[in-house]
Amino acid sequence: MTRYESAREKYAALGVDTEQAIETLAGIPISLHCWQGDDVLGFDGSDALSGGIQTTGNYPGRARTPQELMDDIEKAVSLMPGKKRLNVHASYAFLGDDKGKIDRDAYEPRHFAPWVAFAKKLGLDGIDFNPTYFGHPMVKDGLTLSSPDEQVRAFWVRHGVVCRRIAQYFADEMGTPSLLNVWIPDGLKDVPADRLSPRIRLRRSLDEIFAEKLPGVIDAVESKVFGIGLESYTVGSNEFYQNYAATRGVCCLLDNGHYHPTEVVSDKIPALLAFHDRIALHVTRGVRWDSDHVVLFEDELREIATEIVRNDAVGKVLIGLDYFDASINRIGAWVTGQRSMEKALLSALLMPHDALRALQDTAQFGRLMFSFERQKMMPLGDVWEEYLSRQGLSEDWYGEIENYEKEVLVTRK
Ligand code: RNT
Ligand code: ZN
Repeated sequence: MTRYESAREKYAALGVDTEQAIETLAGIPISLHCWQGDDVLGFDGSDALSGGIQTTGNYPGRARTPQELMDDIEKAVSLMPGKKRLNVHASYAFLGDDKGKIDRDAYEPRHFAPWVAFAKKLGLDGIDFNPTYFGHPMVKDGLTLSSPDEQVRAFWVRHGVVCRRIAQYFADEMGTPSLLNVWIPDGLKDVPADRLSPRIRLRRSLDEIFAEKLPGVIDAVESKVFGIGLESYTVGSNEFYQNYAATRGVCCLLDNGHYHPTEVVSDKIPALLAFHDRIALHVTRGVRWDSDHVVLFEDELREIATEIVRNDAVGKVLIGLDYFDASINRIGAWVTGQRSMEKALLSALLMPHDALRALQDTAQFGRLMFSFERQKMMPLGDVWEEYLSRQGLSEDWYGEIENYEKEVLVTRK
């Protein structure tokens, strides 16, 4: 008997079908953030990250050109199991001769055509999109869509409008809807004199951006608790966006680095599922703050995956990755994070959820605790290796990263 066969029997004894789990896992799309490869700089002129977010580290081999970034994504994707989407930021426009002539408020689908060709070449499931409200001179006094300066506010509204059309283009080209996520950095370093007016302006800006009906676009808004240098006030707070989303019929995007440290996104998912058909996630790992460390196979990630699976919300919860680590090989970071998400989903798919729920409903809490603890010692790794091998992959992948580093990355001086 192989290790997998033995694992299959052990799970079957708990009422879990490993074959079904493997099949389901292979069909769950994970959206890969293009910005891990170049420290979130983009192609349209920014040379430093701003907006209260930060990459730390100076590991050699950062992708400096669109081609390098695509090469790196291709390498990363070749080591990732499962179904993948690409998540692009507007700052990753291919401007060509339009550089310096066309600004972010006038980007067009054609500036993103190479991403479509690339995603098709890699056989990706679709492309998600994000307007880029940072790393640009029109961010005035740290503000964009909530700015009291009407020229600034209108510029960023136009940016949102053109970005949604680009997302519709991605949807048309790829044949799957495109998630369009709005995150803005707007906030204040110190005590505000007016907390309401910026939010009223943001509400208006969002209404203007989302006015056009675009059937292929899933609109989302991403809240945050604070940013670096913006510690005292965040315009787009959790309460603001949850109410915005609920009243406008758009989707909440939960970034698990964007809450107070003892709040957990795993509990927010079922709270929102009581009201929303769709939720989006930015999966990240905050260490002491929203540090965007590489995602690891940890307890809260498992709990997030468990809430998706046990509530039959695969397909309702759109999973995207959002971290940026410049202190280690960036391609290895991509793969580690994506595989961690996959492992968490597999672990969730291998739990006997109906039986566990029945224990809760009949108040058998001692047995429920016992069952959770027993679950932790089940041979998850054997099923994981089987899943990988069916996709032509293995657990021993880091050598590929080291070779690529030797052959490609070190030449980027
Ligand atoms: C910032 C948000 C946002 C960004 C990306 C680059 O705190 O998490 O999602 O990380 O858009
Ligand atoms: Zn995010």
